Amino acid sequence: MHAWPASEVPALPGQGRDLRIHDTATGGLVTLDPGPVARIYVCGITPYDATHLGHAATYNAFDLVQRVWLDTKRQVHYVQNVTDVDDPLLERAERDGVDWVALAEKETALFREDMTALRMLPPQHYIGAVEAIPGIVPLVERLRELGAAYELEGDIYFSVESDPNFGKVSNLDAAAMRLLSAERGGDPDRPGKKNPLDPMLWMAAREGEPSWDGGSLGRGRPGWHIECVAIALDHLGMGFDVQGGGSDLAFPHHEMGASHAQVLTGAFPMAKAYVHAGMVALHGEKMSKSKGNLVFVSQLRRDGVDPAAIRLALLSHHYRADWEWTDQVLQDAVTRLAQWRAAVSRPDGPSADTLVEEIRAALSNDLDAPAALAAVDRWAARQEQEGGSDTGAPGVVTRAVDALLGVAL
Ligand code: 5CA
Ligand code: ZN
Repeated sequence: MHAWPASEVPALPGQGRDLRIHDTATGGLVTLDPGPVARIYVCGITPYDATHLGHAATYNAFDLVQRVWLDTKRQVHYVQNVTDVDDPLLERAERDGVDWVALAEKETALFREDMTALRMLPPQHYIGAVEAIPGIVPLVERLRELGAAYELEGDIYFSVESDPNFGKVSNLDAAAMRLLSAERGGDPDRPGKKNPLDPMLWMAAREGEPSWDGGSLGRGRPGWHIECVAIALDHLGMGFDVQGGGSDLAFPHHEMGASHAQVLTGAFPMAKAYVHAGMVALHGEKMSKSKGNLVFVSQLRRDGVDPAAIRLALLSHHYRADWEWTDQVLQDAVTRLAQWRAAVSRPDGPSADTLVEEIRAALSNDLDAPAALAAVDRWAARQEQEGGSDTGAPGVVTRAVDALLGVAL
């Protein structure tokens, strides 16, 4: 699949800082030390509805990860998937009487436009589940050979007990795992499973549903977790730097994915840090396609909201916090954007040398975007109140805000 166009990332004076970030697996901050090429996998959308602000907030967090690394003069190898065949997509297509392929294509195209408008850097590899199937089948076959998978009425399940490290991503107790498994696509109550938590690797073809040739697995379609594992191992290999997504992916998705990969390769861990963004709510409840309490990025754009203001609204919350989208959040961002634009539009201003260092310090410290915004606010306020004689400063601020925060002033 093609991704979307990259906006330029201006180079900044001085030296970027290494990223310290919260890792769900260890429950604390880790300082990542990627080589010259940092490797990141971020779970992509299931394209049955338009990009909402919860999605945008999560992708914003991982865009910041890339920007911190790029500022240290590293290259970034970024991979993202599109879950372009799965139950929720097929159910929505059925409900609306549309072709599931056309629905997925339409929503993926809109997602690309939203990401471009928000200046999110694109992945180098943007891979759909359907196009990954030829790589998924041999992995499931291999898991069977290893005795880590079993068949139940034609479907193939992964045995969580085959991974001695199962549970080390989310660190939940059995009861919590069972509850979340039922809520998030699992089938803990299906009779005949070895362990209620075992996730499906390959679903045998169902009447009226799309299916693919699975070699020795028979016709069917892939499970959700093995999709991301196949794509990540193919393009990044084991031991990559960051596995990312919203906090609702920690269990079961990232836990199961890590187990699949660890059993397949015999290596541990799959990722050096499992990074999870908080959930954005609307009217007191998590924004979700299934509940329908959504604010779409594309709707705001249609309403004439500047994408830079949307991005500033996302940045005004720490990525790990759960927070609520309100009109006020957007209003505050619109006001801040206008203040910043006025401040950088003058021919000179107060020195920006410490500002660049403050933004770097904030972002490298677990992506503290609100602290970075506060630093820019202080510079803009000084500009407003006292001005300054540094003719380079407005340009440095513009470039720093663009390179590190993805906001075009
Ligand atoms: N296709 C799978 C991942 S392989 C999936 O979870 N798709 S999704 O469309 O449901 O979500 C895409 C990303 O947005 C995930 O990282 C998810 O955690 C995140 N996300 C979904 N809802 C919210 C929300 N309300 N707030 C923050 N992030 C969210
Ligand atoms: Zn995923």
